[in-house]
Amino acid sequence: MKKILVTGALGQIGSELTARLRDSYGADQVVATDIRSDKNHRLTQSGPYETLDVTRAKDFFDIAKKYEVDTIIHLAALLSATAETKPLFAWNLNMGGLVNALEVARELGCQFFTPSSIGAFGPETPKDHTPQVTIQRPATIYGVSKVSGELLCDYYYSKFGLDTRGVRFPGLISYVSPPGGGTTDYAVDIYYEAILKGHYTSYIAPGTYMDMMYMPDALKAVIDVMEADPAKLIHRNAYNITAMSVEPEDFHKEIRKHIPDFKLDYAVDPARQAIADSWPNSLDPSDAVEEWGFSADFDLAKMTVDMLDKLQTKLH
Ligand code: AKB
Repeated sequence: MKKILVTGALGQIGSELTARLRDSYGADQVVATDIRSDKNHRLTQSGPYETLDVTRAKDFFDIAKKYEVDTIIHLAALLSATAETKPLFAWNLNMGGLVNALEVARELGCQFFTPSSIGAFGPETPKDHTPQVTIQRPATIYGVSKVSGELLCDYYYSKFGLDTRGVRFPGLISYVSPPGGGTTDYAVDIYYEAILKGHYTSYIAPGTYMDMMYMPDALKAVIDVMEADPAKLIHRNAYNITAMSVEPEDFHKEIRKHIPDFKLDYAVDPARQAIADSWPNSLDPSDAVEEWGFSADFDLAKMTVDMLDKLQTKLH
C-alpha cells in the first residue's frame, strides 16, 4: 500500500488531490502538509496533517521519515503573477522547496511527482501546437524555476535512478479551492462573477489564447502518470497536457448559453497580460497520449455546465 506525502496540500490542486488520494488509498495513507496550519480545514481533520515550510530541509525530512512515506507529491510553489512581484522569494521557494523534496525522496527512495507548467515556455517557443521538446526560454521567474525544475527532476532520474514524473499543467479551473496569484486565474474568477454579479471585468485581453483544464482531468492526469508503466515513459518529467485552448470571449459565449445577460468587459493588467503573451496558445499533448494514455473528459461546454451547476449550489 502506498504512503504518500503531499506538500502545498491546502492549495488549489492540493486540496482536491489530497482528498482524492485519501479516497483511493485510504485516509491514513496520505499525509497532507502545508505552510498554513488551518485547523478548520477539512483536510487537517480527515487524515494525518503536518505544518511544513518546504524550504526547511530537516523538517521536511523528519516528517517524511516519521510517516515512512514512499511517494512525494510536491505542489508547494508560488504561481506566475505573484512570483513576478517577488522574484527572489519565488526562486528560493520554488527551487529551494523542490531540491529539498528531491533530496528527501532520494534518501527515502520515494516515487516523486511535481508539476511543471505552460509557464515553462517563453516568447521564442512555437505558439501553436507547442511540441513536447522545443525552445524553452521563459521570460518570467516562475518559468525559469519551472524549466530548472524539469531539468533537476531529469537529473535526479538519470543520476540517482529516482522515479521522478511530472506534467506541464495548463491553467486549472475548479469550483472547490480558488487559485492564488496565477495568470490564468481569470478563467476561474469569471464563473464566480457570472453567478454573483452577472458581469466580469477581465484583466486578460480578448484574443489571448491559453491552454486550460478542468480540475477532475488534472487530478486524473497526476494519478495516471504516477501509475503508468515506467518502461513506457520517455519524457518522464514534464509532459505537455491540455484540454482546451481558449480566450476570454470563448468563456463569455459559453457562459451566456446558461446566463443570457452575462456581460464581459476588459481592464487589461499589463503585468499579467505580458506573462500571458509570452506563453503558448495551445500545447501538443501527443507524447502524453502515446506514453501513458492521457485524455481529458471535459471540453469548454461540458466544464461550463458543471462549473455553473456546482457554483450555484456553493454560492447560494
Ligand atoms: C499560473 O497562471 O501561474 C498557473 C500556471 C499556468 O502555471 N495557473
